[in-house]
Amino acid sequence: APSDPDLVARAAAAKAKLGSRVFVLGHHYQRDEVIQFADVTGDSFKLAREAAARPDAEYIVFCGVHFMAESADILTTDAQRVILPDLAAGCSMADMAVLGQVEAAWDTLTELGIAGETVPVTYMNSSADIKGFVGRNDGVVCTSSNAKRALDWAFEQGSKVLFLPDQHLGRNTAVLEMGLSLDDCVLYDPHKPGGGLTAGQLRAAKMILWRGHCSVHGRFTLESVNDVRERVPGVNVLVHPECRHEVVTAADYVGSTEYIIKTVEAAPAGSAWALGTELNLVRRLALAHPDKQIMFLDKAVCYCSTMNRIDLPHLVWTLEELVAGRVPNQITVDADTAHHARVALDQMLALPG
Ligand code: CIZ
Ligand code: SF4
Repeated sequence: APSDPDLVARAAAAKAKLGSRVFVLGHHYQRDEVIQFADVTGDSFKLAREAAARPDAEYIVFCGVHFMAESADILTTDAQRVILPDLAAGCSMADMAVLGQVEAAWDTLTELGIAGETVPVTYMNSSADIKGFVGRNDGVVCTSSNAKRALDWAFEQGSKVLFLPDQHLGRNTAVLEMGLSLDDCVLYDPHKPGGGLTAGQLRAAKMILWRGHCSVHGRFTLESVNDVRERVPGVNVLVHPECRHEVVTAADYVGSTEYIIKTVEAAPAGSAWALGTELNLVRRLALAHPDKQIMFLDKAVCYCSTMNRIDLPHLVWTLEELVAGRVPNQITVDADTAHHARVALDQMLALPG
């Protein structure tokens, strides 16, 4: 639907009043009505770095989800304030790994005498608490673009990895990119004592995968891949590594959000692409490339519901509050957590390759 012209005018006016004091970040999965006001668009990691590269912007309005705003707060200066236009914009995947649960898992590994050889690796899509835990325990953060490099590094430090919180990214990277087998991986369920695993299973595993997943990417099935191949002969299936293992295995291409965008941009006119990623992004790519046939991999619509909580009314409210001299919905990470999370993020930036 086109955005309400009154709200568009209010957002534009408030943004103009704030000038360079405000910098608006728009994640690729945001609605069009929000993206039109973004100073820069990107995936979570690119956006956090863009915020850090603008130390003059007092207010960073992060149109994305909570863990992304936390990462921006960690990477920006103390004077900069990071704002999330709706505090209810969380991430169901990040919420699947809570610090107390991860500490309990680590205690289990410690009791078994295998914590010392285990390197914790967390996906960017996790809370600052989890990144802090990983930094305290000599691990590393990864994104979907550098997961293989992060795991290569981790397996030089130890013989096992505890991968948080996305089982699919962990499994897909280990099996499809590093030559590990499915039998090298075990699934740790935080809701079961000992993760629902025996001591023998934990001792034998190379990859201990946390039982977390993305509610958006995790919905694509092997059937959706087979269906689209039948409906659209010659279609290229391109999916995000947060998809299930059998979906990624059946796809033609797999990669991060930035990779998906670049691949579609470079594709020849007339080619057909079924994309296994968030629907706002797929729709925008289809509109931007009318010479290519770009479609959503599934028949059902599938937005990220928490990303979609950031809408134009919330953005207008946020900008108008800032104009009025108030700072709404500021996201702050405490200094100790931020320090350790930063260690794990810096370790990622230092990965060779
Ligand atoms: O699934 C997501 O939320 C992704 C890919 C986020 C990001 O930008 O890394
Ligand atoms: Fe979280 Fe998935 Fe939404 Fe990304 S798309 S914010 S991983 S629930």
